Amino acid sequence: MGTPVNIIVGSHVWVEDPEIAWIDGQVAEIKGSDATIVTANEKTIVAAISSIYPKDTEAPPSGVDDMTKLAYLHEPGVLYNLACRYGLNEIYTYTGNILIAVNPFRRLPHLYDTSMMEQYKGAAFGELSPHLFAVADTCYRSMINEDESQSILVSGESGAGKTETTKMLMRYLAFMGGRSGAEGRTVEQQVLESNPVLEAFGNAKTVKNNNSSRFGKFVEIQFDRHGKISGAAVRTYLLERSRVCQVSDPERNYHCFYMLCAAPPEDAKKYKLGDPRTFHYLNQTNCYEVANVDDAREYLETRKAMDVVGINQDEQDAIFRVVAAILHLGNIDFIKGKDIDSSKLKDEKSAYHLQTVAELLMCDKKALEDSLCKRVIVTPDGNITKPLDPAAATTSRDALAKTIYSRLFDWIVDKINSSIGQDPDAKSIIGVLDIYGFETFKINSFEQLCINLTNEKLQQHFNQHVFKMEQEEYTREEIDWSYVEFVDNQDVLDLIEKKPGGIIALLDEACMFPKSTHETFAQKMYQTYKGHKRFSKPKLARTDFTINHYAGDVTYQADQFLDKNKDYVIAEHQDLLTASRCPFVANLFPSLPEETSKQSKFSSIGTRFKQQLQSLMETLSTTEPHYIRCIKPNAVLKPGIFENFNVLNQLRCGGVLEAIRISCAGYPTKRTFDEFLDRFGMLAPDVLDGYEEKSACIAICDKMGLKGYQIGKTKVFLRAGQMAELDARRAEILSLAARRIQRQIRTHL
Ligand code: AD9
Ligand code: MG
Repeated sequence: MGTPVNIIVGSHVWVEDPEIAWIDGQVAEIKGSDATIVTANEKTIVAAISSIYPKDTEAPPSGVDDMTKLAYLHEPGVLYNLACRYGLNEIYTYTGNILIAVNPFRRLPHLYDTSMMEQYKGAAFGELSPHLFAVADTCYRSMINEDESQSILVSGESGAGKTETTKMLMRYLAFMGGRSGAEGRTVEQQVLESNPVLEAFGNAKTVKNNNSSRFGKFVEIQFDRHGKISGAAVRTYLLERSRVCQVSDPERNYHCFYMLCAAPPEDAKKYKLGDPRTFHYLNQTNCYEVANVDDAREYLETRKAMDVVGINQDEQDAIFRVVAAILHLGNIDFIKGKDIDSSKLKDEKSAYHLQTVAELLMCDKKALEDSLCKRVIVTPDGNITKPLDPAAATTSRDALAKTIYSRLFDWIVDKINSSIGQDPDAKSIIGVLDIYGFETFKINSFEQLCINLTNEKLQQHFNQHVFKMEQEEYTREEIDWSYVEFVDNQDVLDLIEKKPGGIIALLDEACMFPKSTHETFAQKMYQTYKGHKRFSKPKLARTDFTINHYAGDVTYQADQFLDKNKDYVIAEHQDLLTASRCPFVANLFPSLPEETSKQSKFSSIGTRFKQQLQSLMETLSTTEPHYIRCIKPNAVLKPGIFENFNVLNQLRCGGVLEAIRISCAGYPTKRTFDEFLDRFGMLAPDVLDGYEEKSACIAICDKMGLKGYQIGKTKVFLRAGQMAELDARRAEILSLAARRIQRQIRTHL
């Protein structure tokens, strides 16, 4: 970021503070390379001049609506501006054409109503207060006028507001591209109603968000020649499967399970459901309710939304039957059987649930029990049946639950797509991406690696775009420029996804080689990436490894990587469900070609995800991107609290600070000739008369001895720190003048 220069005694500055990240103060003394600062809370701090930043004393107290309007573009300035605005309920701020959205954690209905949409319709970007409608409107307009597809990339950490933002964007696009007066189920209604359906099955309450999306999604809205919505496609990424059978306090399982338990009595009875506390998959946690959510109402709403998106009554019945079957499946317990290492149903209760699962899935009860407790091993001399011990049978049960659930989710997504319909003749598309932000936890596993790979990819896309935008402005203003530095993260991407040799490739090899363990996999990585700039092995680690991501270091635990990368359906489960008498269930498990059916063939989740990402990036590359960075102002999910360190970290992970850094590497401060003269004309009053604007600006810069600045067609381009230099001179002159006036007053007295 900008190099601080021209700090003098009396300068207003920002200095680092262990409690609130940055605090403002005034320089009292300078000794060598250190400055003594008296802070706003009257503490005295000595800090290196190189670590303090100038504060713009002329910035309006309500902040500026675009960070690029800040006199000094640096971390404390950006943070303070966001905080000021948040305090005034101004949750949106631009950084150039990136929109930063700080989650208000309170409903602001007027902000999103129809009259607001009307206002933004057709307004020039930047004319009205920053808003997501302005981004959506620009998108829509560029699509129409420039005939180019657009995308809006929404990112941020869990609970930051991505999904809410995405829904509002979709509402605006439906408002613009809808057919007024259209009857019945219109395409745009279907697009909007796909949200509650996907949320019922793909969202859950987590520590970080009461309505956390446990999958990523890209919604592609297709438009015809007249700018009307003509189709849409939803692509989803990596649904979290483990949640189906493993939940811990204070989280919940997927919403649909609780909705169904709270369904009207005739439905609950049909599916043999009742109190969620009686189901193992729900009672591992003590959390059954979500504040302000009525599961019974949500059930009816979800059913209505399913009607709109075109899931018919029979299909809805089958979907909920499968959901209920999963809950009953979780209540089947095993104990040791007669034979060594064998298992059998624990008790009458387990037998009842087994019976219920078989009824709901319409499959054979005995075959169901066998598929849970036994494995068939294929040998050259024929098939051998091997029993599973109770622990293995339980794992088998959970694997079945997870497989059924993820197939059900995929079915719903496919159904939504086929029912909304794709327009093969679409003229252009607007894509909206709502995908998990960068993650780093105490324990980071395979999922975090996939998520962080996504973010590395998007970060690269983002950097390239910001870089390009800057370049375009320079070209437009016809100034010479050459970039100082531009850190690319291609090396991290190669480390993870290069084929051959990347981490995912090594993992796939390990998964295919029967003798591999997570230890051999880790050893292989340690050898292969020895000395790699972005890879390290933590001291004493046996299977941990650290990747230096653009957003910081993350240490991953490799122990479950092999298992988590393997995607297969246990052959016995496959056979059981293919044979279901319910066409819906059978259809979720289409039969496989003969040679693959008896062995569990390995297919790599990592590689498939990598391909999905690749295809997403290809789609994005055909569009003009727009970025929205969602920020979660506090970890307690409450309105009015702005945690500085927390926000700074998100600005870093979301690439906002990097975008600013890229811009600082060029000419971070741009001022129109007019603005420049207003502020600095006093530095050379003589040049104001007679000179035309542009020459006056040049004269001032030269007189002040600035080097390396540029004059464009309409603007002055200053290098990092030069604005501060000019301001310091201005402050000097002002204080001299003040002293002179005081002297005059005194002599007159
Ligand atoms: V996650 O990665 O899916 O866990 P998101 O999607 O980033 O996360 P979400 O949009 O679900 O977060 O927002 C979390 C909560 O913040 C919402 O349930 C709302 O209660 C709240 N929120 C977010 N944005 C707004 C807003 N613009 N106005 C009011 C909001 N409330
Ligand atoms: Mg979400």
